[in-house]
Amino acid sequence: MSLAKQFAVYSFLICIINPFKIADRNNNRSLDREEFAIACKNFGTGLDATETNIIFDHFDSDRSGHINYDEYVYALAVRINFILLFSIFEREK
Ligand SMILES: [Ca+2]
Repeated sequence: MSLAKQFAVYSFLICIINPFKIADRNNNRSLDREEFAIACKNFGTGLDATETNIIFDHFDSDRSGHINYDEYVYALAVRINFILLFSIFEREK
């Protein structure tokens, strides 16, 4: 992988990690429903409470009541189609 591609992937991952750290207000490396709702509001998503809860339940794949970092990354990766992103990089070769 070229340096430019490594930088692009690194930048992409930082874009995922930073919002999680900001949302994790008590720094326990997971988001509860309240933290998630506050983050959605603060990030200006425009989601109402019902929509926020639906998305929280989607992210909380093990139904623990908390979104851990693995669940967060996995849900986002699926959402933006991580495979498509890398296929674009491969086409640039
Ligand atoms: Ca937390």
